[in-house]
Amino acid sequence: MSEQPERPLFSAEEFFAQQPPPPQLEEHLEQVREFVERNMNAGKRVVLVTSGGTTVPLEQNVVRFLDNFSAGTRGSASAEHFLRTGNYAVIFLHRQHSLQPFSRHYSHSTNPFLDLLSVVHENNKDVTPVQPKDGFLFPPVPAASTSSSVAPTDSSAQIHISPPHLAPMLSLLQSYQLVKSLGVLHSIAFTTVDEYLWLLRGVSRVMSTARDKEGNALGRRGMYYLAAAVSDFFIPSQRVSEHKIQSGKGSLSIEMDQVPKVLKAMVDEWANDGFVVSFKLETDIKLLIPKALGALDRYGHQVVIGNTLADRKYEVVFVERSGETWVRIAEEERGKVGADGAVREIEEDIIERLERMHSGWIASGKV
Ligand code: PAZ
Repeated sequence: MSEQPERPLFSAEEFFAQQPPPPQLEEHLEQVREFVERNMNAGKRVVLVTSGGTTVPLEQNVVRFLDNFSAGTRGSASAEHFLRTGNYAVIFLHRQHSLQPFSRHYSHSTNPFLDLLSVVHENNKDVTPVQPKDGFLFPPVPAASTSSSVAPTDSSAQIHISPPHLAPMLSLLQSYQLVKSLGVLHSIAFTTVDEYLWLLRGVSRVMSTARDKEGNALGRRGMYYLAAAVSDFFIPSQRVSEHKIQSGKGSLSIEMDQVPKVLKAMVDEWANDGFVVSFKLETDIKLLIPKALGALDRYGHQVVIGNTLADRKYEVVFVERSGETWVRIAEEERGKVGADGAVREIEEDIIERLERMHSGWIASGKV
């Protein structure tokens, strides 16, 4: 794809004036307001974590789309570490079906959940594979039901978790249940870049206008942690074909416009006094710091965290006006399981550092 700088650039206002909002935007924002105000009353800071990649559909009845690289690893791990601090309530704005806090540990590809379980019968405690029955290799899965009249197919069977997985799963489940009972995690899904931008603006505005019981704003206690991989280009809705683009006419040319740089609007208008953290992904490490400094200069926010595609799980650089700080997991520690049974994750170090920086930001705003 080649960039075409001669096309006029969309401002953020023009973008929102022309691109339709996602359905249920208002309901989402109402729920966010309730979440933010309840957590402010409980004395929490609130962080918006964005995660995963956005799509650009090529058709309105979408068969094909362009996608941005991101599995949601950074965002989901970070959301979990923010929650673990006990100081933050997290709004998790993520790409639909990408990794999520807690359940991410049992992704179908890295830790297939069903492989950790076995069926045990109470009578003999033997692990018993289901026998082929009535000509079927295995019976159909019964629908989940709340009715007590539906009997389980085998009432004496229990599901057991294989011993090495039991302790970590129990501990994770307890953390997850605690998070649910405290009501400190609120998730919202997006798919397209349009949905992402509408939700980003809406949630940021709600965070900056929410008030606690005493009428105080979230202000500096809000953080915006923008780890999503957002498309730089989009196709304005008027130019998106209604139906599937037909082949047979040879090659396909797609003309895309540049997505407005909303970070400026976010810092100046939407996020009030919040602490804004953006991410910069490059494949060429030489570009990382100059690009991050350029972003700080242009948008005026607090910190850019730079990472490269190849090493993003092991090293990042915090770029601030005062200088750069690399955060790394040493080579010998990579992939190692610690005393607590968990693999060392760079997000733990990122969040620890950010929490301290955020405290400094809050303190510096006090008169
Ligand atoms: O989700 P993931 O862990 O696979 O990737 C995370 C990331 C590289 C998308 C994120 O750290 C990042 O840099 N986000 C911003 C990307 C950008 O420059 O637009």
